[in-house]
Amino acid sequence: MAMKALITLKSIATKCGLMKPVLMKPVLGLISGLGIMLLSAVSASALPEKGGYTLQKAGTPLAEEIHIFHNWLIMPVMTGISLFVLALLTYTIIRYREKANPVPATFSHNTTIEIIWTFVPIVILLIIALPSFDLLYKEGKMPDGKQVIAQSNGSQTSFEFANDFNARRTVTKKGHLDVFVSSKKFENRLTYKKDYTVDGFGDEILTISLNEPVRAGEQVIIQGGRTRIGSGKFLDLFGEDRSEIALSPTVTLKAQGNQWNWKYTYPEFGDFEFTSFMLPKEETTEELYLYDTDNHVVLPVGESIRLITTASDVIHSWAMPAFAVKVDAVPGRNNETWFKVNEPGMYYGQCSEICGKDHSFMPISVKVVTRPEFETWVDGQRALAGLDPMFDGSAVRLVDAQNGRAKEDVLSVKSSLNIAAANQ
Ligand SMILES: [Cu+2]
Repeated sequence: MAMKALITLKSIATKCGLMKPVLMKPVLGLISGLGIMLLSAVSASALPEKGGYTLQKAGTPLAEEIHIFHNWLIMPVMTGISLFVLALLTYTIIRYREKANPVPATFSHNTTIEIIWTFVPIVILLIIALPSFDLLYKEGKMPDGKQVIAQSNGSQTSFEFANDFNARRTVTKKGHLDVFVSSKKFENRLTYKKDYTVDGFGDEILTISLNEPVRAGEQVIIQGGRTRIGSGKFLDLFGEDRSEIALSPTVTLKAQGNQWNWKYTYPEFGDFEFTSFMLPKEETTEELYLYDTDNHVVLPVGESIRLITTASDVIHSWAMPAFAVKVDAVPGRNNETWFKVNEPGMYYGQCSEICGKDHSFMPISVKVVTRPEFETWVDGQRALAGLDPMFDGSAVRLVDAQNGRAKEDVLSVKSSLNIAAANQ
């Protein structure tokens, strides 16, 4: 509940103009000269700003939540405590200086004040801890949400959703389900009760009944899952609900730290790998020097990405501030996290574990693109490795290693293709 309160403070703040919206400009269809101009315009928003003193703009829903947590809870608490202590010290220094208070008191205990200064910090820590545990859990727990996409024939109003999650993760209430028409965007979200009803919460099959059929050719997108990410409504009453169900990953990215570069593999997309080295000063711009690499990580926008890190020699750390991701890469171990990027663009990060003399020269650059562009890139990488193309535009062979939900994912990916095409 505390988290919810926080989350929506931000929507209020956005309305009052206290916070800038945290989206990056899309960087699509880059072509030569114009492309480079666009690219540098976009890259600025995923890089540290000169003279900047706040967090880098959030690029993922979880990063947005973390920023709200930081800006609306941690910072006010820190500032409040600092000012309070400063005021107390100032008062004490003035009031009890030798001149004003020549004969000091000799008592050394005060039970009331000792109880207060024990319990107030406990309460403050609890207020901070609860939402932070929530965020830590969401970052560490691989999302298991899934979606089903149905093509409307213009008259169908009833749709089924298999509630085949692990026993503790089944869909049991309206907050575990989202229904959209033709787009996963918030503005196309249907409202429970007003637009649709659900039978069988907690059962093996959920039946979603629309109050009115959607037009023929439009899609009904049903998402279900327990983990919601992104900012929601304040006390379920005020502000915009930008929260969404975290869907299970469709891409696994494996990052291996080496002294001093990153090696990347995409286990679900074939036996290819590439190494990412920092570009020397003369091969990049002044702004991108120390961030730009020869080979970018390429990932699709709007999909959950599972990140696995490891290392070959010493401990490195894969850190991407815009995604609120910082995961150690440890030799002989796999660490795991996930993220979902909201907008296409270039994102830059750096190794964040002191790993030797060139620690500061092994940056991370991620290019987030649309699904079709990602597939073209994958096939390009496969061709370089002597592999047949994986995507032919009609069938998408995706395997969700964790949940074995290949079928739904194929559906969802196809539909995102359709939606992307329809939006162009
Ligand atoms: Cu390193």
